[in-house]
Amino acid sequence: MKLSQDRLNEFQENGYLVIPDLFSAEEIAEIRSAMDRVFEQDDPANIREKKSGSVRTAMGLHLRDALFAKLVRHPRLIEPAQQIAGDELYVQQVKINVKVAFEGEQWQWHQDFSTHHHDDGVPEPLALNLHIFLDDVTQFNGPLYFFRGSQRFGSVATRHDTETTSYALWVVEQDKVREIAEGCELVAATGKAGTALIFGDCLVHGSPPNMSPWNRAIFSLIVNPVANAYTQVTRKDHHHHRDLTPIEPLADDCLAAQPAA
Ligand SMILES: O=C(O)CCC(=O)C(=O)O
Repeated sequence: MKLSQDRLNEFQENGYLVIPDLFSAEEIAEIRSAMDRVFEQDDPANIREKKSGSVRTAMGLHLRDALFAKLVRHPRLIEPAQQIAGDELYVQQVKINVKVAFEGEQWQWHQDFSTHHHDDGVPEPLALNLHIFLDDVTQFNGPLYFFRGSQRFGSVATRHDTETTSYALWVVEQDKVREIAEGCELVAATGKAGTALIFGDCLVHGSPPNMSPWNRAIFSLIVNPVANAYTQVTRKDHHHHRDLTPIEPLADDCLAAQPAA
């Protein structure tokens, strides 16, 4: 699937794209079944909420289930990413972030690049974060908030927050967020299950706790140009995979259930 020039321009302007209905209800059902399988595993890559103990993020998914091994090569994700970031991309991180009804906690204001740069020595903010909504995401169940156009601030100063949630994050200080808010509209990234998001490494974003009675799960694939790979290894593999083999997209129907032999 290729993005039109208008959509590419929109990405450059806003720092993100929302693509409604990118995946069908049947495909989302397949992905959700795989999600249930990996959540049942007793695996250190299932990281739990500090307070409730429910899964907050499950990582390394393409190495844990065959469905995710296909999803990270899906042409509806990879071809648009190649248009933006170039042909030679590797799989940097593969996860599902869940915000369980009533309990899911916040993601503080951050730029993905801070973590990629500080923790993994990624030189430039060229990685892309590709999301698929596995639930309907509304204003109520903890959607991502984007400061539209905030990528224009480039890489900003951050602080390593190991306290607020169970997932350590390099966060943008409040004074900087105030400054960014003066020039950039705040938008909630909402849509039906099957909607996709693409956003860049310097977009300032976060998400509020989920106090609604509805779960919110989002699949996230981070891809990075091979030429911009990590230069240091300080974290476990599921935070930043080390295999730099360029991703080859599969056929468009790769998620369809295989007929029984
Ligand atoms: O899942 C969320 O609410 C936040 C995810 C996020 O910030 C990210 O993928 O970088």
